[in-house]
Amino acid sequence: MDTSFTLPGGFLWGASTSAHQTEGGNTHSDWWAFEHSGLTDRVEEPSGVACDSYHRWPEDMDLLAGLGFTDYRFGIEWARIEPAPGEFDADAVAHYRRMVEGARARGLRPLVTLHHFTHPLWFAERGGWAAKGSEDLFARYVEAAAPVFAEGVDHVCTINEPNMVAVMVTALTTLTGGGTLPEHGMPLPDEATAEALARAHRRAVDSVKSLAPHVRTGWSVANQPCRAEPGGEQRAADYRRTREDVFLEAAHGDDWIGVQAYTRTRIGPAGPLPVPDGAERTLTGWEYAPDALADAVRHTAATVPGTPIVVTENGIATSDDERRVAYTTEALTGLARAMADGVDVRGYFHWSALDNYEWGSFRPTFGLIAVDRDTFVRTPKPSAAWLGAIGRTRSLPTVTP
Ligand code: IFM
Repeated sequence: MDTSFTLPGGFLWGASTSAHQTEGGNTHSDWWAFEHSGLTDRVEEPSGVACDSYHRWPEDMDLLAGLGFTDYRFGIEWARIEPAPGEFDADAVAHYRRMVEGARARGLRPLVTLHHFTHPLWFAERGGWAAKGSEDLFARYVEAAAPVFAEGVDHVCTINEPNMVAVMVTALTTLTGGGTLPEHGMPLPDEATAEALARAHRRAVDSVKSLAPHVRTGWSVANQPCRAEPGGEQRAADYRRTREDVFLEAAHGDDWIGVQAYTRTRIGPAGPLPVPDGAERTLTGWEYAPDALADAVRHTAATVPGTPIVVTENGIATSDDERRVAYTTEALTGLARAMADGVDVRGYFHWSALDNYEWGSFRPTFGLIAVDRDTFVRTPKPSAAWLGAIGRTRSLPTVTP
């Protein structure tokens, strides 16, 4: 039986993108350098012009607003704003300011991400987050970017998935040192990076608040829903504690916390297990697990009680748009149940607005809107119309299992 769940007033209803994955030509960033370094075989293709959203953002916003979304999460790019240490590009700041105004003009409330995986190359070359003074440099960038969020922006995400940023440091150090990564699951986050990111987050929150006191600040964690197989309970709790909980706890006192959930990791007595034979996998190879979202919001609410939650990412990489609708219906059903049980969720942003650059390849398509790789023509998929319409009805479709 299908029922529905009415969204509370003010609930954010949107789709998400990041700068590097959609803009194209992010030539001053460490990711651009990495994509062209030949360092690992994990980069199938470079980001190139990505979705050309640096130029086509008005079209992206027209589509999202026309589909019914009321909110849009997008990122601004540190490497564009500060391509060389201490040299700030006023045109880049003005560009992002125009995006904020363009969103507002179309009836979209912008949620602005200040950092989403990429760094200016100079910052990476001086040692990244673990190098002394990194948080001061981040705060200096945030202050330079203040015109972007000074007006018309109610929500700022300081850092996207700090836990993944710290995991990537471990992964890259391991690979470049000739080591191997665990066959299943993720390596441990680099500790010095994780601590520096927490300090940088606090500094950024203080900077944003001092410049624009009305802005509600938070950061978004990559949640790690786990399924403990018999005997794996302690390993699962340890896995989640080190890779998720410490980052959730660092959000204590924030205006909101971002939840980002896609899949689950099965954990046995000896650690993470492969996706079982026969289980459905998405284009990223992850297990199809729409219940990850409910698990993530409930776990976050229990770990940082009293902090409102915004789902800043949830979605599926698939070429079968009907599976996207099925996945999202089930994810939203779980979300509605968690909210009915009292979990304080203030918004939902689907990942992603567009088929975009999935950190090494355009193959895993997460988008509600297809992007032709040759012409950049955007074509909304049926899922986009379906999900966007919820912005008008303010009513979540929920299914009874
Ligand atoms: O594409 C990424 C995004 O940049 C961060 N969160 C997970 C998404 C899907 O892998």
